Amino acid sequence: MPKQPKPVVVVTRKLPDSIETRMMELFDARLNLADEPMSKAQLTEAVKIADVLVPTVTDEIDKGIMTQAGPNLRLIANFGTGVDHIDLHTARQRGITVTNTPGVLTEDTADMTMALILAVPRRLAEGLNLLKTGQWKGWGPTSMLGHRIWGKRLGIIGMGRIGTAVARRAKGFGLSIHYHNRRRAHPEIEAELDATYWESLDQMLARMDIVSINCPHTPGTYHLLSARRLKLLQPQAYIVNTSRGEVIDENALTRMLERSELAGAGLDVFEHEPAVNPKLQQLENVVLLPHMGSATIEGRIDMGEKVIINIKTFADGHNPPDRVIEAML
Ligand code: 8YV
Repeated sequence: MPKQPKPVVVVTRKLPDSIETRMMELFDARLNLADEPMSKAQLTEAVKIADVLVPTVTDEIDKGIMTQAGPNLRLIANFGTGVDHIDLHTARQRGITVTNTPGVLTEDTADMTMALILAVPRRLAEGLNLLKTGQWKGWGPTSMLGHRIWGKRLGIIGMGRIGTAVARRAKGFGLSIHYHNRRRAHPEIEAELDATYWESLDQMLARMDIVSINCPHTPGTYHLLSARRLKLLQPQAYIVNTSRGEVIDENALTRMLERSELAGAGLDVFEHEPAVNPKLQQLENVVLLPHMGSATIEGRIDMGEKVIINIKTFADGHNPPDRVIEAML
């Protein structure tokens, strides 16, 4: 039987070596060894020649790009779980399948969320800064006082895989678990976490000590934490975001933090990455991280393996396991 030609797979960013090597073996892979994010022109060229495109969160695959795609582009196998940078509607109209990499970055992202939940009220970054800048004058009974974690209320927005993994960790730190989600969690999960469900996000926000954003960014969650909703939070509340910057109105949040209308924020994601509101960078009561919630080598390899499985099953004529259905969002 004649061998099928290998699919042309364009990978937009540098991936772990082991993943790139396997892609070279299995596919006609075009790698981006320079690891510069592709320009619009480069992405347009890529979709013209590719059978499969492997983008990441740094590539905006919008309608403009998608409508330039050649007839061979049948699969966008995203390296990452969030697909808000891909115009799913146009993809569906053009019969292009979109897959992602769910599940394999859950625990890493939950770890980073927990780290921020601890770091902001306990002033970890400020303490580090004192030491690094040689300003520490020694221990004092009233110096560097933060706020206790144990016994406080955590409100999780988005009780999917990551939200649930955060709740499991938080419970161990003595936080009581509250959540808001489109659908109520399974009674077994609620029982395990001793979690309180809030159908009304507004009601929950007004009562929490710490709020963690763990929902995806979709048209429905854009600025879910709007200026109005942020005002519902208590002034002693903290907010943590490891999901997508767009879920919070970053300017409104910055204004409130500046005026001490909120106690602090731990942010791993920003509305206009890699740009960060410069006023946010000046504040002491924030811990800012460069979108590294899932950044472990193990996680990146697992994500790459998922991308490979999605491409391979698709190329072999089967439904890839991690298809993103527009209606799911
Ligand atoms: C990834 C993420 O690093 O998977 C996601 O949705 O936000 C990140 O943790 C990134 O998206 C890779 O494309």
